[in-house]
Amino acid sequence: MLYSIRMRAAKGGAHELGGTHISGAERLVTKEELSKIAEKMIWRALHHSKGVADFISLKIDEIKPEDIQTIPCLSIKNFNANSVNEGLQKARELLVNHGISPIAINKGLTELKALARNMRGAILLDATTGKRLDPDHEKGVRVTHMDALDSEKLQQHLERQGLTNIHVREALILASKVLSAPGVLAELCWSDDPDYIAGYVSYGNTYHRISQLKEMHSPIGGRLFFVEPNADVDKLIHYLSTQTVLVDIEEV
Ligand code: WAQ
Ligand code: MG
Repeated sequence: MLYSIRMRAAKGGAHELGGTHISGAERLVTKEELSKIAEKMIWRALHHSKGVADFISLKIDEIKPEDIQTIPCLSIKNFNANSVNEGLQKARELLVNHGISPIAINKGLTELKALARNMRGAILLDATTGKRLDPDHEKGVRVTHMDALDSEKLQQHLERQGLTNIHVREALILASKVLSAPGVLAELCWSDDPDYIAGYVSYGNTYHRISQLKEMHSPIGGRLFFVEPNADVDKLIHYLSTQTVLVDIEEV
């Protein structure tokens, strides 16, 4: 049996009471692993570059085996950008080549750059018109209930590519779930950690890492999901926020 364990931490009180988000994480683990993972998550909340949390929520639910879906892991490509501008230029180029309209890209980037504080979830945009599709603009859509099918194997797969930090592991799993969702064409993301400037654009079966998408020390990050016109948005949000998925690395 697997358990979903989710942590969110804030400073200045709980998120719903206006606290600033510090850290969030989630895993799908066995009963035996739960205590160890809980301890690691609490440690993360208390040792984050964004500050020490004064509110930590930890939630655990049992997941029925028949409710779990397995999906493929995206493959990784790296692009080295020498500046934020070069990184954003590359991101635009990749998205346009994949059929996302320049209008939608501009609207999305404008939304991200205008954020005064971090959203907990992602912004959903119509990939053609750029119309905002997520119902709660303050919160966005939070993707949950995902992990690696075989955590050890994923770790080794990433290490072989010289990618050892936790950001990559988590982002690759999240991005794999997002692109497996009905109606999502592409994603753009950069971190909210002040000392982490890399981000990615994903579509098809590839996660394009871009070494720089924001300025060092900027505490604001974000995610844009570009959605097919006429997609069933309620169904999409339901999948992203409730369907349990395990991401499988196929042997190469
Ligand atoms: N669902 C939807 N949106 C989320 C989620 C989620 N589960 N978690 C975070 N976000 C949004 C939220 O607005 C955050 O402020 C923003 O994304 C960034 O989140 O290959 O670390 O967890 O080197 O800071 C990407 C590059 C790192 C990794 C991404 O994102 C690499 C990262 P963070
Ligand atoms: Mg972060």
